[in-house]
Amino acid sequence: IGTFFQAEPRLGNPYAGDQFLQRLLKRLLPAEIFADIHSDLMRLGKRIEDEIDPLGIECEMNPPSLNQTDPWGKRLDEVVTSRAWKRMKDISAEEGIVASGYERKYGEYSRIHQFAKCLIFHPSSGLYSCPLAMTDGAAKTLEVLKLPQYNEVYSRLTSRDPSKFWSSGQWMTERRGGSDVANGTETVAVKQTDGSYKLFGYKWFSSATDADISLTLARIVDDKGHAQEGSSGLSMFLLKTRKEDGSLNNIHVMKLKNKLGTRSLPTGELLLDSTDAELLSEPGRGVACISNMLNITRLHNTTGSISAMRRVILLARDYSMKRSCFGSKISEYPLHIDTLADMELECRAGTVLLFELVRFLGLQEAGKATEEEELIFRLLTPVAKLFTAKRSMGVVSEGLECFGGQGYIEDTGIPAILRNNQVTPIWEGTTNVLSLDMLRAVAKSRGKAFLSLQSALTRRLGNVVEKRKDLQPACDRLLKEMETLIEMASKFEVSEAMARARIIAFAVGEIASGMLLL
Ligand code: MFK
Ligand code: FAD
Repeated sequence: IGTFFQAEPRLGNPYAGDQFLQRLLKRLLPAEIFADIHSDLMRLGKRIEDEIDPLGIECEMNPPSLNQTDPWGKRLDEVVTSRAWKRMKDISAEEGIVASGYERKYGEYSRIHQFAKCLIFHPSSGLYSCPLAMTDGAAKTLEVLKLPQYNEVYSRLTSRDPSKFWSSGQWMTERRGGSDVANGTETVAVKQTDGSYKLFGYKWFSSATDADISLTLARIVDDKGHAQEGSSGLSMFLLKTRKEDGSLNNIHVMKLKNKLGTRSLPTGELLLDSTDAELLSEPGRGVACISNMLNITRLHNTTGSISAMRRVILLARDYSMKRSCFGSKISEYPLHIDTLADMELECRAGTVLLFELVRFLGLQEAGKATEEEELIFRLLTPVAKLFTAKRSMGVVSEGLECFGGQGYIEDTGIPAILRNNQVTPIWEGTTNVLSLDMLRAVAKSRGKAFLSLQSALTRRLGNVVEKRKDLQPACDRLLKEMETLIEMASKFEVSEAMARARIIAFAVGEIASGMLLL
C-alpha cells in the first residue's frame, strides 16, 4: 500500500486561529473588557479543541432515535439521545452560552461576549447550538414581558448550573404553514376554569424535541368552539414538556424526521392532545410577541452560517500548508491563496454585520440605543440572516473543494459542515420570506429604516475617507448604490417591491457589510 499518507487538517483552538475576530473584538470593546473577554475566549477555545469538538463528532455519529412503544404496545414516546448530546447541555450551562447574555456582567457589551462564544462553539456543538438559540429567544421573550410568575422559568433558562438549566423549543410550524404561520396554524387553545389552557394540534417541525419548555402559537376558541382566523387569532403560549411526575405533558412524539443534515438534532412531529399551557401574550398578539424570540434566533442563525464559513476556512488553511501538489505546498500557489482569500472576505463581511447587530442589541438592552440604531437593527436582522445563510453555502462548498476528493469523504467530518449548514437558509424564515420581512420593516417605519442606514453610511464613510483617501472610490460607490436603491424603491408599487424584495435585500446586505468592512 505504499508509505505515503496525507496529513489531516487540524482544528486547533478556534478562537486563537481567528485573528479577524480577535481584532474586531479589540476594536468594539473597551480595553479592560476586551482583556477579560479575550482570556475567556482563549480558555473556551482550548476547551473546544480538547473536549467539546470530540463530543460534537460523537453527537453527529450517534443521532437520536425514537422509542415509540414498549414491547407490549404501550406508548412511551421516548426520544433517546446520545451521552455526548446530554453532556453538551451541561457544558452549555457551565459555559453560560445563554447566561452570559443576561447576567450583563459587561453591561452593553455582554451580548458581544455571548455571541463571540456562540461563534466558536456552534460548529463543535453537535448542533446543540440550536436548542440554545431557542432558549436565548425564550429568555428574551420572558425578559421583555416582565411577568413575575415566570421568574423561575427565566432563571432556569439563564442558569449556569447544569442541574437547574432548562432548554426551550419554538413550535411554530404546522403542516399548512411554516412561513405563513398566520394562516397555517390550526392548533387551538381551550380555556380551563383555573385560567390555564389546553392545546390541541399538530406541530409539524419541532427541533430539540427533548426541550424542557416551549413557546408556541395557538388559536383561543370561544364558548361556542369558534376560533378567529388569521394573524389576529393567534396567541402565544408557554408549556412545560413534562408533568411533575416526569411523564410527557399530553404530547405524542409521532416521529423523528429523517433529514439531509442536522441529524444529531432531534427534530420531530408532535401531536398536542390536551397539553397544559399558559397564555403569555395578549390574546391575538401571538405573532408580535413571538417575534421577540424570532429576532434572537435569527441572530443565532447568522452566527451559525458565519461560524460554518470560519470552520471550513480554518481547516482549509491548515490543510493548504500540509498538502503538496505539483511539487509545492498548495499554500504556495497564488491561485489557491486567492480562493481562500475570497472565502475569507465573505466570512469577514458576515462577521462585521453580525457584530454590528449584536452591538445594537446590547445597546438596546442597556437602554442606550438611538432611534436610528433601533431602525437599522430591525432592518438588518432579517437581511443578515438571509445574506449570510446563502453566502455561507457558497463558501462552505468551496471549502470542501479545498480538500480535493477528501472533502467529499464522510468520515473526515467535512461533508457534515455542508449538509448541516444547508438548513440555515430554510429555518427561521426562508430567504424570500425574510426579504419580505425586511420590506415590512421599511414600510412600517415609512421608509425611515432605509434613510437611517443611509445616514449611518454617509457618516461612517465620511470618517473612513478622512483617514484613507485611497478608499474614496469604494466609499463613493457604496453611497451611490444606497442612493440608487432608495430612489428605485420609492418608485415601486407595493407588488413590484414585493416581487423584487430578494434583490433589494441582497443589495442592502452588500451595502451594509461593505460599509462595516471599510
Ligand atoms: C445555530 C442556528 C440557530 C437557529 C436555531 C433555529 C431553530 C428553530 C427553527 C425554526 O425554524 S422555528 C420557526 C421559525 N419560523 C419563522 O421564522 C416564520 C417565518 N415567517 C415569518 O417570519 C412571517 O413573516 C410571519 C409569521 C412573522 C408573518 O406573520 P403575520 O402575522 O402575517 O405578520 P405581520 O402581520 O406582518 O405581523 C404581525 C405583528 O408582528 C406586527 O406587529 P403590529 O401588529 O404591532 O404591527 C409585526 O410588526 C410584528 N412582527 C412580525 N415579524 C416581526 C415583527 N416584529 C418585529 N420583528 C419581526 N421580525
Ligand atoms: P413554505 O412556506 O411552504 O415555503 C416553500 C417555498 O415558498 C420557499 O422557497 C419559500 O421561500 C417560498 N415562499 C413562501 N411564501 C412566499 C412568499 N410570500 N413569496 C415568495 N416566496 C414564498 N419550525 C418550528 O416552528 N420549530 C422548529 O423547531 C423547527 N425546526 C426545524 C428544523 C429543521 C431541520 C427544518 C428543516 C425546519 C424546521 N422548522 C421548524 C420549520 C421551518 O421553520 C420551516 O420549514 C420554514 O419556516 C419554511 O416553512 P415551510 O416549510 O412551510 O415552507
